Amino acid sequence: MTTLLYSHPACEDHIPNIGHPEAPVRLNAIREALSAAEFDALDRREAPKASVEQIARAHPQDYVESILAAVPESGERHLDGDTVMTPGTGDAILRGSGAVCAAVDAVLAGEAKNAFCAMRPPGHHAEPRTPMGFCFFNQIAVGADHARAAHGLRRVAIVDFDVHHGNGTQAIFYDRNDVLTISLHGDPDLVFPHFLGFEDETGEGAGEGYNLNMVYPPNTPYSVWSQGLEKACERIQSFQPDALVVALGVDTFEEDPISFFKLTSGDYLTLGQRLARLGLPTVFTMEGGYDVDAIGVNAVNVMQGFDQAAG
Ligand code: 7XA
Ligand code: ZN
Repeated sequence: MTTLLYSHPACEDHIPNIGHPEAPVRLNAIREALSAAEFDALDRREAPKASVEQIARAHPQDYVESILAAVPESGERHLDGDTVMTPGTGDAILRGSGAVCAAVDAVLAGEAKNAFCAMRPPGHHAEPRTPMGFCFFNQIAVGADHARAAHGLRRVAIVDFDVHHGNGTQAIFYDRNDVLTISLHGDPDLVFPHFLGFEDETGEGAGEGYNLNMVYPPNTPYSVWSQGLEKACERIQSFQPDALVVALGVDTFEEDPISFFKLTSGDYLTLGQRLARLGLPTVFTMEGGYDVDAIGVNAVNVMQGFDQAAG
């Protein structure tokens, strides 16, 4: 497999309360899946810390500073019922954004066709000024804005496959036409983040037509979900982006304990193959996925599928 892999042990030091589904074991499971002999030759890189300036392209600087200042020296700090900081959170979220920036640098330099940021906590719910849904900084948005600002790319596409709507990413780019945002997710009447992510949310101002939401009911199988994937790929092609950032949630898996879609492990291979056929420099970030017995194989299958089809 030729995927570049970015990760860092600091991601395991963000340790929400016992019983929290977004736990370090998720990342251990991905590492475990990647420890198989067939992945020995993988280019593994340590995720650097992002600078405040890099993160402040996607969030107001005072928000970035207030989040970092809120990291507790001991114990836990609950920013809401779901979103919990512990002493290791600051390092983990700086490296989460740093991983995506470094991955963007690498794929744009032609070091690989794709890179996978095996990091936690996730980021796609973090709005410009609001942490939520386990997320503090929106590293997907930080990466897309890094591609624009540091590399001068004209257009970047973001596609979010998590079962939960990428509300933060949508909010950050809602009035922009240089970053296309697409999210396939569960019905917002039924699943978090409630009442955000309906199909009539299409962007505003210059961004009108540059946000695409596709909403599916409980028990959606790949045969139906993949119709949305096709529509997403067609929209990405018509947008003619210079790069693609993928918010990869595998909580679409049939056995996921907090979700309700019905994708199988084999479907993730097919997803990766389809994305590779877009022929774009591609960076994957890790979003949700809570079946620890399957998160590793599911995430790795996307990368293997991508590599198979990218050739
Ligand atoms: O993609 N987002 C997640 O996987 C987190 C969902 C958070 C659900 C919290 C419900 N109280
Ligand atoms: Zn999710």
